[in-house]
Amino acid sequence: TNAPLPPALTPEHLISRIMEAEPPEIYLMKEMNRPLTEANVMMSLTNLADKELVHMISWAKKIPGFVEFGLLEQVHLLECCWLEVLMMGLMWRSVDHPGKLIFSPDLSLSREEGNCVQGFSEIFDMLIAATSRVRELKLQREEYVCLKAMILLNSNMCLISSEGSEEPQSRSKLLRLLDAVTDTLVWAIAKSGLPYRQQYTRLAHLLMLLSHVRHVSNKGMDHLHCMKMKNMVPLYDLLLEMLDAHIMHSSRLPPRP
Ligand code: AOE
Repeated sequence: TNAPLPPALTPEHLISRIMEAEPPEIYLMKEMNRPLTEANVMMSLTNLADKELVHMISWAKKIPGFVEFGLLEQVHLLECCWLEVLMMGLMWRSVDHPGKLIFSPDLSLSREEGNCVQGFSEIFDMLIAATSRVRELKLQREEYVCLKAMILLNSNMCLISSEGSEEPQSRSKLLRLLDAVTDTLVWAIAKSGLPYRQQYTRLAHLLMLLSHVRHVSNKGMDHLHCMKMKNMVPLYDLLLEMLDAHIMHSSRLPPRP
């Protein structure tokens, strides 16, 4: 485990690869002045997520080492984290707009506007609170891209058991990659020139942010599942299938006490 990293996994190299992998800004180009009805808002959001997911797949494939996993493993990682990754991006875009969520440059919703969708306001408030935390931490772009890569690589970690039937090399590859991204995050934090003690408390704060992101994502997933039941979300068949896969994986976990 202490063997020197291949040059491709040094922080300097990894950060440039991860930065280059960033997806583009997505515009909705929706007709203006549409009333913010539940159906309109959900349709716009689904449309947006749909476009973002296509870019997310390209993003993941540009994370060094990702394409070297088996296809099933790749699919599973994305299935587990797609909403967390979307939410992290949303928080990043919204960081300079307190009280608002910038879904896209042409679709931002204030807290009050969030009331138009049933069950939305709870998740909205959690997203706004998490975004305030990001603002408070003055998250830097390099730290942000590392955290997103960590979400992807860590999403599986407690779902695939270490003694499980999945190939053990795949898991050790994943762990090595995650360690390399951790080194990159540590390197990014060190660039701030903070005293050492504050560097590792910052690392802790950034990683603790991810537990909130996972929490909000689980809430959002429940919400989406409800909306699907009500036939509110015009999901494409494939996406619907993928969403079901997500719920299937979560229900594989032992029931909560
Ligand atoms: C957050 C960030 C963002 O950029 C867009 C959206 C749009 C919708 C929002 C969500 C969000 C925040 C939480 C909300 C949610 C609507 C209700 C919820 C407000 O409370 C998300 C719209 C999602 C549309 C469903 C698409 C189904 C995709 C299934 C994907 C899948 O399982 N796989 C395997 C695909 C992985 C590809 C990368």
